[in-house]
Amino acid sequence: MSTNLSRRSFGKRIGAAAIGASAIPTAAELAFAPHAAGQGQPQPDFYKFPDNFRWGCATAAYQVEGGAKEGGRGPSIWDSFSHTPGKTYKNETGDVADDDYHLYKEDIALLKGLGAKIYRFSVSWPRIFPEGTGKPNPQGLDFYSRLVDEMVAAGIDPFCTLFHWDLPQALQDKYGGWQSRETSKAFADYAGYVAEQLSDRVKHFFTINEFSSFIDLGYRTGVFAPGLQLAPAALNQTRHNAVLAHGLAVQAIRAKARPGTKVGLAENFISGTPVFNTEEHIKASELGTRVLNAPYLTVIMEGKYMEQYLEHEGANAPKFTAEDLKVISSPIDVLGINVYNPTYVRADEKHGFAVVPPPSSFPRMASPWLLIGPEGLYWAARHVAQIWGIKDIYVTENGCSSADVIAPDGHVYDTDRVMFLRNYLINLHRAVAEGFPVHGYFVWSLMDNFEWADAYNLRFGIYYVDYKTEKRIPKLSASFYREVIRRNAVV
Ligand code: GBH
Repeated sequence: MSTNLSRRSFGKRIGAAAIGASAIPTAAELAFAPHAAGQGQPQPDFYKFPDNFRWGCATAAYQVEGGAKEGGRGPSIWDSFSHTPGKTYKNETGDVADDDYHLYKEDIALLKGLGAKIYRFSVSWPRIFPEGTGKPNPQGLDFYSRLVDEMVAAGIDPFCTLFHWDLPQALQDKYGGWQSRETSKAFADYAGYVAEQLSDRVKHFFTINEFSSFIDLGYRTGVFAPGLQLAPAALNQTRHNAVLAHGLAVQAIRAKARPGTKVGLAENFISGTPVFNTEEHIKASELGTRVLNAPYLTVIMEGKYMEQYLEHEGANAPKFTAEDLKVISSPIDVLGINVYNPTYVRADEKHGFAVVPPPSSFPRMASPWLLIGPEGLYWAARHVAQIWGIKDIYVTENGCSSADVIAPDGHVYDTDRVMFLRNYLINLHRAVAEGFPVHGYFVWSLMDNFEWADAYNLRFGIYYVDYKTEKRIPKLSASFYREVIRRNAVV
């Protein structure tokens, strides 16, 4: 190996390679060749984030807690659903999951070890109100109070999601869940109560996580709890009740929480990624983003259902009042964006935009839906800032599944996850560098967990969980992320 290759002979060899001669330099020769000043040298400030940028991890109650029957918790629709044969991978349930209900101190210690300064967790509604409404269960609140104390002691700022899909079964039985606005009202009461109790230590609340996931999959395709397949009119009304619940909860939180508490939602909105960066496709991606999210984020931000949506749904459009729209669009302080797979959009003469379906060869991660589109993160942040003027953005979820295995040496070398995260983070950096107000980032997820219908078949953690022993094993991606946090830069 010629580590002392001179610049002249290096140039000659490159030249020879270029004209098709056989002397192509080896990778090692290239790596050790002397470069122009600085070239190829580590750049400590490359992809460096602002000093006040905050890094963390996210989880959700039903996916990590377990303790399904402990502490006076009532059943949720995910208990019923996962206990119904044929609904989840190998009929697995969240009864035990990561047992974070008992191991939460250990899990907060993992976060501290990573250097995380923020943690996004969710509260299980049926722990607080086992029947959905009525008298709060003090043991339920106590669990979250201890969890929050543990975070604060570790120097970690808690970000609380109030609904990450585990609706109290009682409300499903009584009202058909989100099919009734009684559930929307019950949610506001629950949200106000939790905010009142925890806002001495929790400064950020997200009302609802990902409308389309629990509504469209729960009430249209039925692959998520409660497993229903509603007709279009009932579905649209259910969607409406869900955004109404968000608005009512924003108002309840403002009424009950300490002054200064920040309120928002966390949405996996369909962010149009322009097929390439020209003015016409960028414009199309902005229109596409508004239209594709018409029943959810768009009405929340604009206080109006778009004409395109109402016309498209016709007689099946939701029924609503002007007062509903006011409630739904109650001003928010912060927006959480959950970013995974891109949706490519192009300009279209007739409709202004068109979604471009991905070819079957499009690269994806272990989940079939998880197409890899790192620039989607840049566009998601830019769109919410430019379209709706959002001034405080957090990436509340970003991450991926990988076919993780423990190598003979005991390590988990998830190089594909590191590749995925690095590329998305470079695009996050671009968004921040261009001045879009993204103030923090949460990896999904701290550790492998109950991946809904895919149960324990798909792993999203940067910590591997051995479900037999509940041991957490750091993957290569955990080392990567620790280093990102330590240097506040992409590595
Ligand atoms: C997030 O959803 C969730 O908030 C989180 O709980 C979850 O663990 C994480 O992502 C990873 O999935 O089964 O083909 O019908 C991300 C958005 C929407 C992606 C639903 C998967 C199901 C596709 N998800 N989608 S399919």
